Amino acid sequence: MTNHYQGLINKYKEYLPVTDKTPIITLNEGNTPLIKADNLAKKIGLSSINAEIYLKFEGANPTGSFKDRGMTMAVSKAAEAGANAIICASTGNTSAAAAAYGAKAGMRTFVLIPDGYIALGKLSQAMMYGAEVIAIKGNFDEALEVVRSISEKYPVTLVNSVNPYRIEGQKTGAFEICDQLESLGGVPDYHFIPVGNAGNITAYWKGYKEYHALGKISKLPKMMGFEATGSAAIVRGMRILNPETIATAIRIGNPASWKQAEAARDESKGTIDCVTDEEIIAAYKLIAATEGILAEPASAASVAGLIKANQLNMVEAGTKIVCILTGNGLKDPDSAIKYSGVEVKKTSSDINDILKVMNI
Ligand code: AN7
Repeated sequence: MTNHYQGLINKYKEYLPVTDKTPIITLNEGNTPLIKADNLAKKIGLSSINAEIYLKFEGANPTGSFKDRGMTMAVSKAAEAGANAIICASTGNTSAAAAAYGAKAGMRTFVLIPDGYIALGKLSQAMMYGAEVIAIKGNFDEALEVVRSISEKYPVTLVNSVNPYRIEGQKTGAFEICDQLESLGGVPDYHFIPVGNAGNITAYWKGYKEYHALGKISKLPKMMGFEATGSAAIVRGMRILNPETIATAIRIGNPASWKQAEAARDESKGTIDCVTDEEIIAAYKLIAATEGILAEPASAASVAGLIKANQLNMVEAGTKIVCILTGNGLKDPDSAIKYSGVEVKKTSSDINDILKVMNI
């Protein structure tokens, strides 16, 4: 026996559709830090109403995003069913996760991406893990339609979040948050989360409801989902044919889990709203500068949403707030360099020159 953490299927198997016969394909994902963000709370005016912010840093997963939670389940179940190949459409993170778990399982992995619209770190991951990367002239929504029809006709398992095992794996994020907050009452009052394809908000809501039904938590959080304004299909109530946002991970105009996201909003008395690219960038920089956490731009939609909700007086005093930081900022160094506003100071190697630019 070992106490060493062995991934979320092992940790939460009693709540997951696995048996002793399921080959567990894991990279020891999950168990990500839930970080109290007092500097951020102070900066955005939440300390004054005694509200606490906790950041769930999903960028600490093995491939650097929350997608690992769903992918360990989807690929384990694909392996159990005897699959030799998996396929997904992706704005980047799903492709990185599929490629990594596909490599671990010894399967062929096909990933379809919108050409020119995925962060380079994600592309480099898929390439290194050995996926067959197909860049299409089209957006994510078009790529998803194609992979759905390919998986219906050919022996390749679809591992996008329309695969129900993805949702099962991702719901463990909610279990972890409740377990991590156990000594503080166990459940947040608000759950802020970026929304793209809407699988993650669907999964978290499922996880919270299951823990609630088991009596492990005494209440449920309000689910607060945020799309990017240029891709806000759910907010606008219509499919967006040409979704746009600098947060390429959520550049999605026809969310696959649209209805489930609306159900999460309505059942929890939460909201689905949107944030502009400017608000996303401001939050992206603020999280890094105040808390020392570099999340990718799409992830910052959760904190941008919190700032917006607070400005609209939607956040009650004395509450606990969790913001999901879905992906690691290192995946997108181009955005970090572009938006940091920082200038690298160049000098000779002479100490006097260096002291001069240090200006101390
Ligand atoms: C960092 O990788 O859709 O609402 O293909 O990468 O569950 O879609 C990524 C989505 C949020 C949105 N934050 O989650 C993909 C993909 C990050 C993301 C989302 C994504 P969903």
